Amino acid sequence: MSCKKAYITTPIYYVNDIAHIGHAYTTIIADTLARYSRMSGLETFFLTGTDEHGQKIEHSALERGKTPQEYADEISATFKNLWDDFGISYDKFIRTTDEEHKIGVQKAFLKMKERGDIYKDVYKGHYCISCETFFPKSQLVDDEFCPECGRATSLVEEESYFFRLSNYQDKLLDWYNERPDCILPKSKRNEVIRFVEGGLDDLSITRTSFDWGVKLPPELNDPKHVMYVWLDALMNYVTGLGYGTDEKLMDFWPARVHLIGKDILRFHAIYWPAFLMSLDLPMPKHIAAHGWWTRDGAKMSKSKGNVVNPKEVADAYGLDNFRYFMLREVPFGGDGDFSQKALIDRINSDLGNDLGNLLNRLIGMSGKYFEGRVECSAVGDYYQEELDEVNASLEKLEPLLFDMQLHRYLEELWRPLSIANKAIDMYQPWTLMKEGREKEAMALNGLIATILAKVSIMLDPVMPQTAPKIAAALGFEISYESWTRLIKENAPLGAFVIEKIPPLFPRIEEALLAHSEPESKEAQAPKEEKKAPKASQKEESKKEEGVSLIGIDQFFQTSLKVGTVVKAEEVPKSKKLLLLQVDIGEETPRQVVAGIKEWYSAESLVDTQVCVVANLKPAKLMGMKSEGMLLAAKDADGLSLIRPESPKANGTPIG
Ligand code: ME8
Repeated sequence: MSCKKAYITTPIYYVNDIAHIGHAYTTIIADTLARYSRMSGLETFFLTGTDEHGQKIEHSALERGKTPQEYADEISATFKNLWDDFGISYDKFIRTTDEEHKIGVQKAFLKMKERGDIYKDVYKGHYCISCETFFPKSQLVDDEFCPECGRATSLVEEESYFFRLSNYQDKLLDWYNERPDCILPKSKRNEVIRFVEGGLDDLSITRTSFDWGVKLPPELNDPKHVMYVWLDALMNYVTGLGYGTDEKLMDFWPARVHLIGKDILRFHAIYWPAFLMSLDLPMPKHIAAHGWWTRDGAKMSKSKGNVVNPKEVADAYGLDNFRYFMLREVPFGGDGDFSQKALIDRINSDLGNDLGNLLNRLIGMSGKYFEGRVECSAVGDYYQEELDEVNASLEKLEPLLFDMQLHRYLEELWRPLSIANKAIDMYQPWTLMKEGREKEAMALNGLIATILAKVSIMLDPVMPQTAPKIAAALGFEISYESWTRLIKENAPLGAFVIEKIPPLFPRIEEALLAHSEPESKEAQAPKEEKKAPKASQKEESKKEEGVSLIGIDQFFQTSLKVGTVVKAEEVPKSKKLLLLQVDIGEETPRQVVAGIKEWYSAESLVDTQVCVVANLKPAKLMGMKSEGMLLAAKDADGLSLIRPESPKANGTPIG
């Protein structure tokens, strides 16, 4: 195993808010990267935690009649519990109120001071408590309001220590230029460069007007100052590795990637590298800033009551499905609007149709023709072209992941699935079997199994509960070894008996789902926050449709009859349609064009009974008249015709 290291971090979250899908998004991306790093043999350390100091948190605590520490303990635990609930694979959960962290920050302060980067002066300026940021008057809106959040700033004049940020302007610009991928997406790097080229003021890094923060190092004997919350917070990335206390994890530094939201890019791409330069520590490899999640186009906020609670979404739709959706739906760096409709579409289409169905087809085919046996040894003899195409797609994946193109990663990972689904349609195992080409049919099954195995491995970091189930059905475990064998070395999968597993992605019907809007469950959030994700107007109207009741007379307006298929043939050039003649007790059989070819061969239907909607207006499908519809039920497992339990005379009414 390679002994290379990967250190991955999330922002540490403020404890003045409860976790919402924005926080979950950052954490899930970081978790995905950490899982991939581990699977690919890198020694990995994944840090997350909470940011607990500062005036904003002191205020929030006081408003609730708590001490800041009590309040921080309570909210920090809600974050930790949520990540534990989500199986987030962090190696350490840091709190800025941890003793080791405070000592580490004090040591860093002292080191920067000894180096001449910190001096004492008086700060005059405007401070936004909500953003915990100083702004020069020139940046204020109407000379008073915060340019970031629009809240009123307060004029501050107090003694302060300053960090000589202005000294680092050229060094920072050199770094951005030498390392074009230091800030991702690359477009964000240009924004940062423009900002720094505009000139950097020294940064006030201590406050005297409140108390809730890390004290200055005792050596400075200046007890009225506490550290600026951003200096305190950013330092977590090294104190989490023991900087200043027990430094044995410091060989994980520098970070492979700091995952952040775009709102805090300036702190990470300007202040943090400057602090690191002052401390003689190497630069992080990447700072990756993702976009903003909104709800129905608006920023999520408690006051608007539009905060989407990630636990409720995961409970309602499945944690892995939620993870897949978040990573697939929005290009990294762009903003995304959270909608249940989009989530359901992804589950039904990408996961159910493309992935789940493929596994079901394989289970079905190997069960029907080979008693569940799958052999992969002859795949290359018949399907080398498909295999090459699949492998070419998979080779693109790893670079996409560490370039933060997670949506592209998943898009590319779906290409092999589409190759597999197409191969079944094109080579038709049922035809191969009919023609006695068993070896080819087995090789086709082997191809599908190989593709599913490879996809499950590369999907594991994104869907860590689901991918192992696919692997288990295919008789192997996802690990560094199987990743090396099947992804890096493209070794064959071998032979196994497939395990029949229940459908992984049962179809979610939107109308029904509108009824089962996620309800607030366990208290991971304070009371007033426990709102179910609100259905959009469109979804609300579906809900109406979902509950609308019909009278028995309306039901009997539909004429349902038992019939027997007397003739069945394929519709030329159609992948889906069969042309059936169905005797429903009338003078001549009804012609029905049915979209069931994917699940039934024409000959298997002849002489079987079906249920027919007999009073539908005739329609034309591919130029052929269709005078009825067959009743069928479809889920992720496939489609089944509805038939009478025992034979009934043709034309027998159903009702
Ligand atoms: O800024 N969409 O903490 P924070 C996407 N403590 N991501 C979102 C989001 C949204 N609507 N809302 C929040 C802080 N996030 C500091 C960080 S790090 C040294 C200190 C995510 O609780 C996003 O990653 O306000 C954002 O950067 C982070 O939560 C901010 O969390």
